[in-house]
Parts: sequence; structure tokens; C-alpha cells
Amino acid sequence: MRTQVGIIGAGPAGLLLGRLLSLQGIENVILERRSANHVLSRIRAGVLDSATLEALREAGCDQRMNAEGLFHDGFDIVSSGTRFHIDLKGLTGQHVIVYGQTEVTQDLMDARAKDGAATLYEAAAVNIDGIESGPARVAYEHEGGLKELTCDYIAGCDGFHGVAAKAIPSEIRKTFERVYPFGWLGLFADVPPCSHELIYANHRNGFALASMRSETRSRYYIQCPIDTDLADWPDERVWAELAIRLGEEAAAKMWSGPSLEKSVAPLRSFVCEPLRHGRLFLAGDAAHIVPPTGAKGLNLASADALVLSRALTALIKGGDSTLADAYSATRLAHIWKVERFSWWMTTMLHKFSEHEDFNSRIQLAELAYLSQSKAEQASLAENYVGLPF
Ligand code: RFL
Ligand code: PHB
Repeated sequence: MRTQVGIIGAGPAGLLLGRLLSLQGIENVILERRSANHVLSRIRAGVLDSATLEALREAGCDQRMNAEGLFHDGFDIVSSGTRFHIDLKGLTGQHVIVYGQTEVTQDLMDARAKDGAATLYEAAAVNIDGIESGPARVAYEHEGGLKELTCDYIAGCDGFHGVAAKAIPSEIRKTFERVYPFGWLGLFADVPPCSHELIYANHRNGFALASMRSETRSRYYIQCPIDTDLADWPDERVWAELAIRLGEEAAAKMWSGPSLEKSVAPLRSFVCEPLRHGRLFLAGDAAHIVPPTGAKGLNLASADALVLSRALTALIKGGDSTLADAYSATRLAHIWKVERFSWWMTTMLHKFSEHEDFNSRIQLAELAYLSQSKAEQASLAENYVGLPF
């Protein structure tokens, strides 16, 4: 099989890129290791910032998000039993939209089906070749056989465990990583949220987050040890711990119910440099991971897809390589700012030590300062709604 752009991965990065290229008349094929249903069933991001809003608008896939998404003008932080508000709208003039990654993915898959663009599901890329000399080739396993996709360019949108980043020679590829000493236990339930906006909590038992997917569906998280066995956390225990960590006001309004999904996710910061080598370009989690505290992973993937679609369009349709040559540096300048913000939110809100040590006092001082300083709130807010890129 031959195409102009071979895309590995049908997560948000791959699907957005594919749609934006199809709108420009550029032929592309997506190879996805999992089934469409599996991709659609992964409950992940929920908060969309300006990057995803812009990308979905440009992709013509924002109608349902605008109709069904929840527009949030702020969120609350609870620290030492005190709850304070971050007024995103007042501080930046912008809002975020709560609309699940599963819905974004569904909308992009529907658009792709209408475009008639090819997606091979249960097709796992196993090897990448020819990115320096061309033609670029992706070897993949599909329907019991080993096949090959030949393309002008390859977009590695295959997430953190993908194969694309590893095709950049090790003497060129440099990675930066921080693994946090805890995870998030997430619980999804068919109950109304305990507040009309999100609540992030720093508690001596650890971090907690109250989020949602709609007026009737709640998404909650608690910080937990990385080796947590879900069998030790029946729903009742999770609800009880949420009530403690989120504070009395939230607990009084909290509806509990059976979980529809419960899982533990690790927290990691990771960047792979550069994002381009020859005919291979990386986008999304394949190139970088942020801990979810700042709600930025999907939004970074959207920004990558938007910038990459413009670069590939100029290259393929206009023969102009300026944007493609600048892709890695342009994106890394933004990515590192978002890495910093996600690390900072994580550091400020999680419990790192059993002891009340220097770091935990600094953390409390930071939260007290944040609760009082409009200047620090403005800094948080402009990062949360999405920095320009
Ligand atoms: P994805 O979504 O992981 O998609 C990559 C796809 O590539 C496929 N794949 C392969 N296909 C073919 N051949 C191979 N060899 C392949 N290897 C892998 C995979 O099957 C998969 O379908 O990456 P993408 O597209 O870059 O999108 C990134 C986002 O999914 C991710 O950053 C966010 O979900 C992160 N995230 C959040 N981001 C936000 O912006 N806001 C949030 O509120 C937010 N909350 C979260 C999150 C992530 C979480 N977890 C579980 C890590 C909350 C959580 C709990
Ligand atoms: C979510 O709703 O899944 C969510 C919201 C905010 C975050 C992370 C995850 O910071």
C-alpha cells in the first residue's frame, strides 16, 4: 500500500492530523494497533483548552463539543480545609470546555469515515525504515500477516509505548524523564458532579480531584501508591476517601454510586527531542508525556497535530519546507512551558513525603500565596486555558 502521509496511531493526535490533512486534499492512512471500540472505550482526558478548541474548529469537528460540552469559567482549589476559586474567565477572558476524550475521538472518527480516509484497526506498526533516504516505509502486522505501507512522510502518533520515537537513531534522540512516586486512582460513575466546576484538593492524605463528563456523569481521582491493588479499593472506600480529601462542602454535595470504570494511572513527565528526523515527525504522547494534574496531555497533542498539519501541507502542496524544518523547535518551545506548568501543578498539589518536612511547608506556603495573590492566580489561569503556540 502507498500513501502520502502514513499515520501511526488513531488517538486524538493521529485522528486530528488525519482530518486536517484530508481537508487539504492530502491522502493519509492510519494504522492503529487496537480496535476502534477499544480506542473509544479508554476514559482519559476531560478538559479541553484553547489548543484543542482551535484544532477542532479548524477540523470542522467542533459542533457537538460546542452543543454538549460544559463551558467552565473557573475551578476551585482546596488546601488545609480552605476552598478558593481560580477565575479563569476574569483573569484571562477565556474558558475551558469539559468534553470527554472519548467524545472528541468519536467526532473525529465520524468525520474520517465521511472523508473516506483509510484506517486499519488491529494493525500494529512493528518497524520503520527509510526515514533518512526515502521512501519511508512502515512494516505492520495485520490479519495474520506482515505488510508494508510506503509513504512520503510518517507521523508517529502512537503514544508513549509506540515504535515511532525509537526509529530516531539513538545518537540523535535525547529523552528527558521524571517518574513521580505515586499514581492516580480514577473512578467514573453515573452520578451528578458534587460541584458545577472542578475541585483540585491538596490534603495530608494526598491529592484529590473532582471532575465530570456531563451534568450526570462524574470523574474523580485520588493520589495513590503506584503499586495500588484495585481489589483493596472497593467503591465505598474510594467515595469515603474522596469525601475526606475534597472537604466538607464538597462531601455534603457528593453523590456516590457504583463505578462504571476504575483504574490506576502512573504519573510521568517525559520529552523526546527532536520531534523530527528526516521523513518522520512525532506528535502527541509519542513525543511527550505530562502528569495529568494540569489537564494538558490531549491539549498538547492537539497543538502538535495542528502545527504539523500546516507544516506537511506547505511541504507537500507547496514544496516549502520552512515550517517542517522549524516543526521540532517550534513545538518544543511550547511543550517545555507546558511540561513546567504540569510539573508545578503536580508538585504543588501532591503529597511527596510522609513527613511534615521543609517541602511540605513550602507547598502550604505556595498554596496560601496562590489563594491571596491575583498575580499568581493569573499565571496559573493563563497556563490552564492554554498558552499561545
Ligand atoms: P494516545 O491517545 O495514547 O493514542 C496513541 C494510539 O497509538 C496506538 N498505538 C499504535 N498503533 C499502531 N502501531 C503501534 N505500534 C502502536 N502503538 C500504539 C495506541 O493504541 C493508541 O490508540 O496518544 P495521543 O493521540 O498522542 O493522545 C494523547 C492523549 O490521549 C493523552 O495525552 C491524554 O489522555 C492525557 N490526559 C489528559 N489530557 C488533557 O489534555 N486533559 C485531561 O484532562 C487529561 N486527563 C489524561 C487525563 C490521561 C490520563 N491517563 C490515563 C494517562 C487523565 C488520565 C487519567
Ligand atoms: C478529567 O476529567 O479526567 C481530568 C480533569 C482535570 C485534570 C485531569 C483529568 O487535571
